[in-house]
Amino acid sequence: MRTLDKKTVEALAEHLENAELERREVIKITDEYPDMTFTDATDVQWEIRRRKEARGNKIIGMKMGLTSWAKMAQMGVEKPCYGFLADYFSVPEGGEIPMSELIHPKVEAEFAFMTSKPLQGTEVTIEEVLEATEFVVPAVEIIDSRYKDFKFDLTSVQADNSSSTRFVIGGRPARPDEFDWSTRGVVMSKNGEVVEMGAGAAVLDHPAASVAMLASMLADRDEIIPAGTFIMTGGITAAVLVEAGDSIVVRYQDMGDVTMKFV
Ligand code: OOG
Ligand code: MG
Repeated sequence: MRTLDKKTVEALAEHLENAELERREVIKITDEYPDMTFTDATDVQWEIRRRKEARGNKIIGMKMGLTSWAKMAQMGVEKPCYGFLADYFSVPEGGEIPMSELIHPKVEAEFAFMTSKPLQGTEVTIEEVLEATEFVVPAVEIIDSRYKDFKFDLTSVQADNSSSTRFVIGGRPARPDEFDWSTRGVVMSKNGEVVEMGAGAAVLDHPAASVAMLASMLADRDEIIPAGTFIMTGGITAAVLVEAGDSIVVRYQDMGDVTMKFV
C-alpha cells in the first residue's frame, strides 16, 4: 500500500540524500508522515538510488539490515530492511575513514555473498542461495543513520537506505561449501580490546537466509537479485560506535581479518 504521491517521495529522497551528502542529522521522516508505509519508504530509497545513478555513481551491491536479534534488539526494530551500496561506499582493507565524512558511524561484522546466478521470488531456499553463490567473503559495514541520535523505526530506516554509508572487504573469500556458515565465528576488537563476538547463525539462523529474504523483498517490486551481485547479509553482533582515532580489527574464523582506522 502507498500513501505518498510522487512529489513527496522525490522531496523526501532529496531531503535524506542531502543529509547524507552534507553529513547532518535530520528528524525521522515518520514524525511528519506517520501513515507512510514500508512500500512508500522503499519508493524513497529507490529514488535516492536513482538520484545517485543520474549523477554518475554506480550501484555495486546490496545489503540487508536488522537480520540478527542483536541488531534488532539494539535498534528496537523487529523486521529486516535492505539497502543498496554505491561505488563510493567502498573503502580498501586497512584504509583510513575520515570522521569528517560521517555523522555518528558504527561498525558491524558481516558475511558478504557474491552471486553467480540470478535469484528471484519469495520461495528461495538456503540451498538455492548456496548453489547460486560464487564466494563468501568477510566484510565490515560502517553504518551512519541520518536520523538524530541514530533513532528510527523500520519505515524511516528503509527510506534512509538502511543507514548504509561505507564498507570494507578483507580476509579471503571462501567457496560456499567450504564452511558451515551458521557456525563461523567473528571477533571484533576496538583498539586492541574485544568488544563483540558472534557466529553466522545470529543472522536468521544462516546468513544465506538473509540473501533469500532479500530476493523475497525485491520480488515485491518485481525486482530480482541478478548474477554477480555483492550482498552484505547484516551485522552478526550489535553495532559498535566509533570515533576519531579508533582502530577496528574483525577476525573471521579461518578467513582472515578486516581492519580499518577512523581518523
Ligand atoms: C540499520 C541498518 C542495519 C545491519 O547490518 O543490521 C544494518 C541500522 O541499524 O542503522 O546494516
Ligand atoms: Mg549492516
